[in-house]
Amino acid sequence: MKFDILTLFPEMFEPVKQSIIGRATEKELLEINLINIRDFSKDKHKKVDDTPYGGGAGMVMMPDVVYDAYNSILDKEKAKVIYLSPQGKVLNQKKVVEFSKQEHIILLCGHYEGIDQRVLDEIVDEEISIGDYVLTGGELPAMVLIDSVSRYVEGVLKEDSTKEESFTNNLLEYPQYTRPEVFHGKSVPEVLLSGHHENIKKWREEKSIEITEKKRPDLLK
Ligand code: 4HQ
Repeated sequence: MKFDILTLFPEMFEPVKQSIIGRATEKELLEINLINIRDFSKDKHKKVDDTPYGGGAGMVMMPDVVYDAYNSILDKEKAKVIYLSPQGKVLNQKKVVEFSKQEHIILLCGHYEGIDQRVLDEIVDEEISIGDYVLTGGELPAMVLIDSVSRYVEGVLKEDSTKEESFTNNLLEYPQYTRPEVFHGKSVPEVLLSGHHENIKKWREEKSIEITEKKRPDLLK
């Protein structure tokens, strides 16, 4: 699966070069390309933004620069273009699974007060938000989307945990324990040491329901 990221801050994407996503990129299960929008400025000062028509605070990213950056992407005909914005539909696990079926995703990251509406109308297929709060740019949301979607790409996870986890069944996960058997006087629940797989499964299901009722009753709806 291929991600092309249009951003003014390509250096912000170091985190997706680490750990599971970094390894998947090395194994060529994922391809993550960074396109610096500033490289497409026509201005000798590399200007990419200007003051908003009608006045107001901040700066707006210019449509021609954003368009030329987008247009530099080859084989974009089948790609889905996603603009990260608080005006979008809020990302959830259902959307994550849906995006993971795409072969090619282009992520457009705005900074400052956003991007000229005319280029958004022309190139964006879908607007996505990662939650109802305001960030300084779309870069962190783009990384959240890449991380959550990549887990569903075949081979990215060593052991595929996506079938059993939270949100697949609208339940939160049961508690986990590892060695030592006693920590600060607290023992690991007896059933987990029993080796009785049927009982362990039942205990974990009960715990999942109990925790969901207590912490996120809205999920049970
Ligand atoms: N921003 N979910 C403003 C966000 C955001 C979010 C990104 C701030 C876009 C122009 N994006 N820029 N929440 O707050 O996706």
